[in-house]
Amino acid sequence: MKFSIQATDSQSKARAGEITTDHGLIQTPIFMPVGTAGSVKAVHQRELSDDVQAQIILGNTYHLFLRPGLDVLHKAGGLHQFNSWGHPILTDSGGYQVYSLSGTRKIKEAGVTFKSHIDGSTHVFTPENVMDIQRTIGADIIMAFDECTPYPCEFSYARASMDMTHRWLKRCCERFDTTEGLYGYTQTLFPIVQGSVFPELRKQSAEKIASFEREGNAIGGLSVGEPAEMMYEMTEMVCGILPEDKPRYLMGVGTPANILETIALGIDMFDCVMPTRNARNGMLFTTQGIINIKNEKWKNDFSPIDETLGGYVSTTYTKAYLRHLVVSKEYLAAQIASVHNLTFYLWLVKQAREKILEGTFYAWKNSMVEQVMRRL
Ligand code: PRF
Repeated sequence: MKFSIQATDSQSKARAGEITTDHGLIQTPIFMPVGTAGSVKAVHQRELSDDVQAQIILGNTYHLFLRPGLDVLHKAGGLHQFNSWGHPILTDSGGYQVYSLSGTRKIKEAGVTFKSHIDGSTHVFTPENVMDIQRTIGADIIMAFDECTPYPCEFSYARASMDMTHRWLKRCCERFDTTEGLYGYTQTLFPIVQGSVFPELRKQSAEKIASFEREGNAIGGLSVGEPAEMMYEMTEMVCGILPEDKPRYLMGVGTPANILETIALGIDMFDCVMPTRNARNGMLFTTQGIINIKNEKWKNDFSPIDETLGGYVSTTYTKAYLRHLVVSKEYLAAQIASVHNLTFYLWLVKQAREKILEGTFYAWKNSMVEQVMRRL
């Protein structure tokens, strides 16, 4: 993996860069659609690449390990072969899903014992086997095994958890560095900063993570219910410590406003279920603001979903038609809404990139935050 920076904004910490992987180029800042179980819900791969213009998608170790399982993924030749997505993939380590999805779990120094949300079977994730599992899945970028602390969280718990995440990182690196990819291309490991919302812990964690000198770094443990201002404060502080010349990934973030504000703080990569999950509930993000398409207000609105955005789905189908599909519980509703919302998210980060290259990012960002967060 290679990372180069084309431009940095003079009025903020925003940068426009390029990540090169063996599965192709990623232009940053970038949003990664979430493809939990090897599919971005309701969106097929040709739409993802051609309509949405996604450059990289995310998969989850936790889900893929439980189903279809490593045997199938290995026989398929890895996830890219299995799901026919030829572009880059990043997998999250399970260090978050294990806490949010599995009912019963026991966290120990050795690893985490958890029960499958599918059939209740018991499994163990350790820093070592999570590296092995992600080798078998075969994503281009893989994540270290961490613990994402909840919010709020006691200082003493956050500190102990962070220290364990750091020890786990050492074990992840040792396993990762003594193994090889199974499918003939290179994989890259990103470590994850934790430390909850405590400045002192965030500082310690960022310094520790930076000292591992990996090719990219992630920030976890944020966007878990804390006020946005707190998330920005932590992000700003951590970005000030993580190396400038490596990509920074803010995990699980966020709203369009969150993304724009943290691009300004120096973040390069994002993922979030919001555009796809909210699409399935009838919430649309547009260049003019946020729409609840179920609202009576759109019943006779025969204007395209979002003309400014471009893209086939957003300019072809009308609000009235999409509302009808949603009200009628048609499968196509989820498909159109998901493609639209992802098209918007990818448009937003592409615009940000262009504005950074042009030198007009800061003022654009401030007006855009207002515009896209309006409720229509
Ligand atoms: N750790 C991991 N994945 C994550 C997070 C984290 O802290 C978050 C937090 N927003 C989202 N996804 N491994």
